[in-house]
Amino acid sequence: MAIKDLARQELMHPGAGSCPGCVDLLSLRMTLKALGEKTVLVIPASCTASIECSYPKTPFQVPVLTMAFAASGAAASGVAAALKRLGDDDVNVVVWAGDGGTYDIGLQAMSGAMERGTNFIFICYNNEIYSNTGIQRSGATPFGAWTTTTWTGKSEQRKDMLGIVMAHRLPYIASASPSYIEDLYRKVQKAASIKGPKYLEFHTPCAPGWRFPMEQTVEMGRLAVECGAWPLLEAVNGKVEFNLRSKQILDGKYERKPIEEYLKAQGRFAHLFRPERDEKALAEIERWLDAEWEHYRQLASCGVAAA
Ligand SMILES: Cc1ncc(C[n+]2csc(CCOP(=O)(O)OP(=O)(O)O)c2C)c(N)n1
Ligand code: SF4
Repeated sequence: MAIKDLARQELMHPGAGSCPGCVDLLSLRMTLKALGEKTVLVIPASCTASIECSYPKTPFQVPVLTMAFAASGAAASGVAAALKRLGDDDVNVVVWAGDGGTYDIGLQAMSGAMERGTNFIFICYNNEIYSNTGIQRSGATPFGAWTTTTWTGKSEQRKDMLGIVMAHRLPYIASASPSYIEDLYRKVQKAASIKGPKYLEFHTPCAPGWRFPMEQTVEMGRLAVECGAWPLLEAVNGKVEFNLRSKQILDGKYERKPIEEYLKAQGRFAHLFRPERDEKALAEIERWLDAEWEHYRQLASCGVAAA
């Protein structure tokens, strides 16, 4: 698939009130292209919710249910049940939540909806912070990153959300990046073609939150994949496959770029490179990354149990 093959129909108007160059909205625009107009969005409190409901205007051309921060999974179950009752089985019910609304406060409602077998797609756009409320840490924030609640760098590693979701034995799970937009688009379409609960996670660099020039956003997402900080994978009925650069890394056909290249490009990691830095922090990032790739290698060879 090439860019020219993506749907022409726009279901998100220009002029949305996001920061310029925000790839949260780019990813959502592409998701709506992939899904088409028979789609209902459930959006919990987040940057997207602020953008979506700037009354009396909205950029969206599909119905949107704005939801309390913790409740999007439960709301999606309700919407899916109502559509089923109406006989509208061909409507895509999609949760569009930030990492705060997924990894943290939205986790129990999402898990419940997955356990109930709700026919929906839960999409987490992961900008690794609570960006809407001023760059606080989340369970997705990487070790060492500055946020307004981790002034000297976060002292915990990020949560293994893909692992948590895999434990729900879903028919389809994928991670993607808007820097590889055709891959993201394909994964959205694939999720829509499968019945039951599906989970997608998009890695969406946030220029103001990560402290880098906004015109570098797409490049930053690509660097995350090339340095191994973000894997591209999909799991169909528990069988895990890595995609594009991530597959090449596992196959030994592409050498991971040094992680320093990615970290140095972002102001949130600047303290790791100052003369008075804590040498152990950088070593911990490298140790963790190596362990992650060892884990990915095992996942690729044996996968997880199917539903
Ligand atoms: C129960 C509750 N606690 C706190 C808030 C305030 N709040 C609104 S959006 C938000 C952060 C959302 O973070 P995330 O889900 O990562 O989305 P992003 O802002 O990054 O788009 C918070 C803390 C809220 N709306 N409801
Ligand atoms: S703060 Fe980040 S996620 Fe929120 S609108 Fe701006 S670029 Fe997008």
